[in-house]
Amino acid sequence: MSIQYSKEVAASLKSGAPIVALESTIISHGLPRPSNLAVAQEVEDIVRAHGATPATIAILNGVVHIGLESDQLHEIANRDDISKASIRDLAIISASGLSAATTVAATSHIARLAGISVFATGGLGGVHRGAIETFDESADLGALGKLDITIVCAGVKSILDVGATLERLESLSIGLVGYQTNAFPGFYLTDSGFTLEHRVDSAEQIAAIIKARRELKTESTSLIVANPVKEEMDRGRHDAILASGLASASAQGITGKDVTPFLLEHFHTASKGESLKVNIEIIKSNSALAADIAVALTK
Ligand code: PSU
Ligand code: MN
Repeated sequence: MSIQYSKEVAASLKSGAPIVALESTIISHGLPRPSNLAVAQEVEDIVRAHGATPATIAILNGVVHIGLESDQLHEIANRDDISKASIRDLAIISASGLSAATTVAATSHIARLAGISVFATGGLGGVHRGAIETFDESADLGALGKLDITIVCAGVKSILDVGATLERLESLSIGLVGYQTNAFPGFYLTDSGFTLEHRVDSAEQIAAIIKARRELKTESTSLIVANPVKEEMDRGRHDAILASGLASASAQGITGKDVTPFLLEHFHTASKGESLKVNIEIIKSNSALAADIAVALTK
């Protein structure tokens, strides 16, 4: 088993320069080819343009990578044998010499191993609709309930039971602030219909909160920075596609870790690319904000 750092991540860790962790499931399972590779590269460039170093995390042939070189990013985007790894899968995949993309949960875990504390993603996993019967709750929540990471996202995916997810975030003592908003974002939608208690308006304000968390020792769980997408999907179309997606997932017996990729793919196909465009905007804007926070933390 081994852990390998990309050249730029190794250099930044050594000099204490700001770093932003990026997940890879979004590349392998969340976005269609060929835009997935282009987006992954663009997101890394956005992080660099904002003064931080991107650390995209994944496992290739048993090696845990913290930061990917460009050929490795290409492999994650294009190989057919990349599975989706949560925390429980990491050691199994690694010891077996296999390859996998990491979810929010697994990426957070590895980022903390490396001492990286700021992370950008699209939308968090959470409590699925119908969880009262299926028990389907993303391992993202459990991970954020015990890891000190600041994660920038556009709320939780709108395919979920948003109200139940917010209740779980509270139970798990996970911090939650809206970035320039009082409304909890709904991933493809700027407003999920739920109000947020706390709002912040700058990266500096978020850095101050992270420092206060350390002083008050409330940093044993994560801080979620909910950053709404500027141009949301058409709401009527969103709701119709969600309904047809949930119906076909249940008709086809899709369960477990396949549910989220299935629904995202359904959205991208049924909306003829509208949701894809929004999803890409979400990831870009979250990466820029995460980089600003990482930079502000070094000041
Ligand atoms: N956000 C996106 N696209 C994605 C995901 C998040 O915009 O593909 C991924 C993340 O890796 C997240 C995972 O951790 O979906 C959640 O999967 P599940 O619901 O199976 O826990
Ligand atoms: Mn699940």
